[in-house]
Amino acid sequence: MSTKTSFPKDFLWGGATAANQLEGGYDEGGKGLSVTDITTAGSLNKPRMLTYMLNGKAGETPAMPGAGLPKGAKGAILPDEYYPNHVAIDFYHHYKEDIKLFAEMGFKTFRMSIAWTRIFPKGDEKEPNQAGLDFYRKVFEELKKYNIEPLVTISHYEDPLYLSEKYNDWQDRAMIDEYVKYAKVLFKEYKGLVKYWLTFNEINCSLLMLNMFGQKINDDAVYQHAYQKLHYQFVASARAVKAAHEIDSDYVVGNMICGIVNYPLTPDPKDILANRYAWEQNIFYCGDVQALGEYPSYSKRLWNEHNVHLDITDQDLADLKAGKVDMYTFSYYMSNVITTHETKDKVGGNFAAGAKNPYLKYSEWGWATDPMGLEYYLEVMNDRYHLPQMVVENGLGAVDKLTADNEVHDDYRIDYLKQHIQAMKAAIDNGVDLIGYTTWGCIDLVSAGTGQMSKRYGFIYVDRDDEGNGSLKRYKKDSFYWYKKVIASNGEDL
Ligand code: BGP
Repeated sequence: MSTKTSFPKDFLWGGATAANQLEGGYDEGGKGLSVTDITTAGSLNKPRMLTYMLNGKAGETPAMPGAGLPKGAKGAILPDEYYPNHVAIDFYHHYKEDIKLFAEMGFKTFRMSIAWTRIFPKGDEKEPNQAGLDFYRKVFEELKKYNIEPLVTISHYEDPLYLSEKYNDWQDRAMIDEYVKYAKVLFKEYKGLVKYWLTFNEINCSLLMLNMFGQKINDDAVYQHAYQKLHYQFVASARAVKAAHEIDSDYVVGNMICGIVNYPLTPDPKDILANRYAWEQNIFYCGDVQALGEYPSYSKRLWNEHNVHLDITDQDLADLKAGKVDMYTFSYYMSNVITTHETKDKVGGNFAAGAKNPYLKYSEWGWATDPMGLEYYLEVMNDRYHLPQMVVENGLGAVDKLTADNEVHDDYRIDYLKQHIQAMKAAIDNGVDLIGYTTWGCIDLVSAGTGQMSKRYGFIYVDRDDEGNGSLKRYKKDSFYWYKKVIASNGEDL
């Protein structure tokens, strides 16, 4: 008898998005400003978060030339008066059309986030904004019409600007109460419509950013800020998980980690140890707290290294224990190579920065394509946490060309996704409990790292360019028909 199992029959195939990169309508329906609404195309989102950490307050984004941009592109690619997230792809007005297209591909699930500022425009209001609640209810009902299960991120890089400035980017435990208040409103409001929730998108980005662009930040105050912010977010997440289970015992709540596989460059024991430390700081630290419910022993080393002293109460520690996540979910785009040696071949993409891997190919934006790394990651996490897993982001950012016949021949994207699906299959055959896969940016949307529209991930092309021109019309790419076939055959016909 074959021991091959492959994809379970109720596997959740789908796509992933985030409100600020998708919706537009940034000032409609009573919505307040989020931190991404003040991000211009020339000042990248992630460096803006870094600014908070470096300066301890919102401010001008420092120049990060070349960050996440294709070779040859300049740091600030667009004028500062243009805000790509304000209109994005206008899902706010196109959601019915878009969901219909997702249904045509056979989606079983759709990952989206709720803009906190649609529900609490400033963040500290006592009562939620009814128009915001109504909007998401309509979206969920539309999804349900096609039997598509919503997978909802509660916070995806879109904190209310007001709260963020008032509490200095999570430097005050008052943020915990604001977040839990917001999450509870969602859990009560959408009971029966939503089953799967994620508390914070890529929660470990605060730590990954400390090493972004290949330059380790050596300022203890920055580490203090990052670890304290994370502690409050861990407690907020755990209290939300507990509240979710109390409100509806069917709710399944996950964490969300930016999953990067780290390899040592050489067998030099120094590299092996540095690689282990990179896993601990960048990947395991957040996963361990959220999935195991307590700080791992190596936390002491991480804190001591940078003189970090955290505000942690006994109640916080009890909350962490009581709010362990039900599933481990992560984004996966690339692997990274760690070394203590000087190397000329440095590369960086998204949150990864390290030595170049001669065995891998890199995307136009310098992201290493490594499907085998996905199998490796899934198996490591399976052994560590014994939890169901979902890959909630994966995909290839590329410049697509719309032909005169309104077609997009994105065989490169099909090839990328095919290899990652094969890797997931291998992991399942090796015992991983994988329950879902949502490719990033299933419909073209604004890139988080660059603010560009031209860095596209979708199965559906959206006519909009980097300056905000275009009809916003939707066109099916070749990958649209391919993914439909993949879902229909439950991952057999690749
Ligand atoms: C992840 C974010 C997403 C998404 C993705 C692709 O880090 O969770 O929001 O944007 O990366 O990144 P980019 O848009 O920079 O290509």
